Amino acid sequence: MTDNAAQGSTACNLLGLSRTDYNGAKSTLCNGCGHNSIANVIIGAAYDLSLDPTRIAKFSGIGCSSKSPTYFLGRSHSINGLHGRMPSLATGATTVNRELVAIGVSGDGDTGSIGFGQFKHLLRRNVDMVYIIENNGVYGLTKGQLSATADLGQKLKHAGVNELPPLDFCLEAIIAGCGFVARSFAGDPKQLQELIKAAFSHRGTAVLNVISPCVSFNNGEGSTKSYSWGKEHDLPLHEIDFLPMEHDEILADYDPGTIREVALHDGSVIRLKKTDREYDPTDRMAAIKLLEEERSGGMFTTGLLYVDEGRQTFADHERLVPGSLVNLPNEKLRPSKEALDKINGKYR
Ligand SMILES: Cc1ncc(C[n+]2csc(CCOP(=O)(O)OP(=O)(O)O)c2C)c(N)n1
Ligand code: SF4
Repeated sequence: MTDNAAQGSTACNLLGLSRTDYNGAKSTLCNGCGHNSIANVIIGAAYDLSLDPTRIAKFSGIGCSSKSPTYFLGRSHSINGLHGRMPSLATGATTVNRELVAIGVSGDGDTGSIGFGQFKHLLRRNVDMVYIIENNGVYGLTKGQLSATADLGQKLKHAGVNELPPLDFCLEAIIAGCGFVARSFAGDPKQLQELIKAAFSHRGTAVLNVISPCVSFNNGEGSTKSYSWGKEHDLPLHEIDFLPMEHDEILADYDPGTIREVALHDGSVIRLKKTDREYDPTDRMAAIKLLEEERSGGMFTTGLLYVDEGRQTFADHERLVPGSLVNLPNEKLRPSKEALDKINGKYR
């Protein structure tokens, strides 16, 4: 059975679909690749949320990570674009069709090197989409060259020593104005699934930087992108539960002060159960401070680092109508003759 093959079950979600209806093609990635686990978690999140697969659009660039949309949500729309150019495709598609539920999957090479400018401008615009970075510290598809997230001083057998400091995608996202920033680990599917569900409800770009080990080129002793390092160093900020909009759970089971709830615009709620660390995910400066401290401390904090539902999305900013432009009749798409004459008149 492949990593993304669903367990045999007759259960159905609110749309009457089974989990297997959210599967994709059989994976051709290496056995044990973190990207396969993430594909499986995306399938689970979309099934649990009863997302209509025909409304979902998948976007990716080039890389093993960017191949992985083939292995989940086989009934959804999909485009595998140029290396690092996925944000442009997603910006165009989601802006002219606001009915789409967009998910992009990228690698640390695709996002952090050739596509870094695109990534930053996507966040600046606040395009409405879930953006997952499958971060393994190498260019897996081209046989393991060091990427922009490799640790300073890291040595790989074939790639040599990395002499440059790594980029931190979470820090970069917060600085660029992103309103949903999370870090997780392919080896922690439970946390990742709740984060992905919450990300689908966020309005604007939701960035998930997910450590996703490359078992062929960067899973060795001491690598901060390996399964063993992730399991040993994972420091969850909180236990996270996502409650969809029709939830009717009450807080009675919890001691006061142990739970924090973040309400999202569609009525759903992110419930964060505190660990022994005090952390407020709505405090932007606290998130930046935490990430800066981590850079020097060799820590691996996971969870929802920052959330802010307040920013307008790119489509709002462009004052686009709800729905899809392709369904609008000509008279709504074009200005009337009188309106056009008036506009032209200003330039005469
Ligand atoms: C314009 C262009 N430059 C370079 C390449 C070669 N190339 C293909 S995938 C890749 C990097 C993939 O790394 P990453 O995005 O981290 O994904 P991974 O394979 O590790 O999942 C590169 C440099 C390309 N396909 N196109
Ligand atoms: S080379 Fe690495 S990133 Fe690519 S499929 Fe294999 S394990 Fe995954």
